[in-house]
Amino acid sequence: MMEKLVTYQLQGSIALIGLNRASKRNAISRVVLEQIRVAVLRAGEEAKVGIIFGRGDHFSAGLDLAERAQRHESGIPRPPHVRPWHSALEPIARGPIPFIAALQGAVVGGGLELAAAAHIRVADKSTFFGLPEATRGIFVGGGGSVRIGRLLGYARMCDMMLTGRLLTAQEAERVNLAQYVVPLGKSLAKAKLLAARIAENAPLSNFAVTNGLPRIPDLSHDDGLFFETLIAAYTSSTESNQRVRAFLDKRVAPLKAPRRGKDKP
Ligand code: 1HE
Repeated sequence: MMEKLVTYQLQGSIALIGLNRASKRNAISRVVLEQIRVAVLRAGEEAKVGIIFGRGDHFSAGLDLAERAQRHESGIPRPPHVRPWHSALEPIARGPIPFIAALQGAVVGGGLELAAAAHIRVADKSTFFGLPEATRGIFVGGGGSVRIGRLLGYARMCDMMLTGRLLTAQEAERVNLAQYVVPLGKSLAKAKLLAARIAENAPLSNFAVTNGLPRIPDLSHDDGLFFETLIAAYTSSTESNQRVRAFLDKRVAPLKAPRRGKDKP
């Protein structure tokens, strides 16, 4: 039987996917990747929102370097090795439901690539972010060149990769790597609050935000506007009308201006 290196739990409409390899700082081996992939697909079938978190003091130390060394040293010629990463992470980024990554400690290398596949990242004060690939003589391979570059911009990603610079949670928030920074040990609790809030949205709107919005920058201005028109029509359902009607009939509370420093959903 496969070791449970990734746990899966369904809490109401929220799927909790936990990296369960704290003794190796949640380093991501082939088996871990496969278990992430299976858990993510299952979440897409039965949950409205998914949360990915790491057990222990670190979210993830990235690629399993021991396995990488072993594979390399075995001398058997291998086809391109990053496909399993793409197969596991792409269904997070562009699957049917939104994902939140709840972070603490190291979020480095492939760990950061995993976090970047999620739609929202919540960091606690212990979280630090890094891309030490170049110091290990390798390159990103979990979609990081596509996703992290978009979050940060080339200049910052280039700096992190060339110099090995590590970012604190606060620095990461400033450069779009994290959307929330919470007190120590609170990232999972915060992710659950956010997930509960997101689960109340119309599923079609969530899908449009997670799958339509990120594709639009790949289009020309004109095609983007056309694509937006199609998505807007797609989300305009009976459910959307019921939600609009509920507001007009005062069956739901109006929006309230946020209080400074309070970002509670
Ligand atoms: C590992 C890994 C790993 C720890 N693969 N085994 N990633 C890195 O370059 C980060 C490497 N890791 C670290 O810098 C540190 O381990 C941490 C900062 C994450 C945590 O430090 P610490 O002091 O809590 O733990 P530790 O003592 O360094 O490690 C504990 C154990 O985890 C130890 O094994 P042990 O058998 O000696 O107990 C470590 O060997 C093991 N461990 N990290 C395998 N990454 C798709 S391409 C992506 C490319 C990348 O991800 S490159 C970045 C790789």
